[in-house]
Amino acid sequence: MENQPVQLCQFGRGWRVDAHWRLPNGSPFCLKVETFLRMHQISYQLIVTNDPRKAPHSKLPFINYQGQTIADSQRIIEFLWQQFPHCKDDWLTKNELANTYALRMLMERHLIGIIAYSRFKDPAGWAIMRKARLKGLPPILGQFIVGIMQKRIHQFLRCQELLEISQNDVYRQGERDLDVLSQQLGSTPYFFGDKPSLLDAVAFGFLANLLWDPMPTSLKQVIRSQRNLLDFCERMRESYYPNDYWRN
Ligand SMILES: N[C@@H](CCC(=O)N[C@@H](CS)C(=O)NCC(=O)O)C(=O)O
Repeated sequence: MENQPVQLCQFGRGWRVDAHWRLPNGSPFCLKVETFLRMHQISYQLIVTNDPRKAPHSKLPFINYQGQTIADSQRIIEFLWQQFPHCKDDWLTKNELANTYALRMLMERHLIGIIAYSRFKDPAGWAIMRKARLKGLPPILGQFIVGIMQKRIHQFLRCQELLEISQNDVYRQGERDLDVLSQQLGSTPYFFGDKPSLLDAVAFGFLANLLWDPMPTSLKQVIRSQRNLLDFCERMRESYYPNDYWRN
């Protein structure tokens, strides 16, 4: 029991990673947790489930470890900190820990809305997302399930006040988030210098999704033009996923 790997239950690579999804996971939260596990060399086993309705909070990821099931990426990380204390960011200053919290909130509470918009509301993104989501589902039932999914995400977007403004304004909000991240990253390899921390795993989950998913948004160009963000994504990809990406 003691040496059992952590079971990480999340979306599979396969259904989203085709020629147009050049990243290991189309969910920023799943990619965050998997990157954290790899960053700290915690042994894990991937359990693929493409149906979040079966997850404890109807969302992915969740983990099973030593008879316990933990949902929500941040609760998972905090649980793993207890199990593997060497993974804690206790080398960060109080100020850096406060910045970690603030920037994590920026991504997990705000930037996530922009990503959801690009996939479920922007007509160009929705055409791609719809096709990806329908893959493997029976035709009529599939359209029904995907329609419900889109409605649910639109409710979330309404709560984020993203449905009342123009598409340009939505992406402008995303650009502002990216600008903050670029300023904070500065010219160091990771957010807090030469050593990666939780914030790097979170940022990679979000930035890699914006940069390497197939949605044709202006935000890709913004990341490419903020050279430090692009270099960061490539550095993280080379360090933690040298063999899990589709390449051109
Ligand atoms: N607070 C959760 C959010 C997880 C989340 O929103 N997961 C999304 C994927 S990015 C999900 O499973 N959504 C349900 C769906 O796609 O039907 C966490 O940090 O893990």
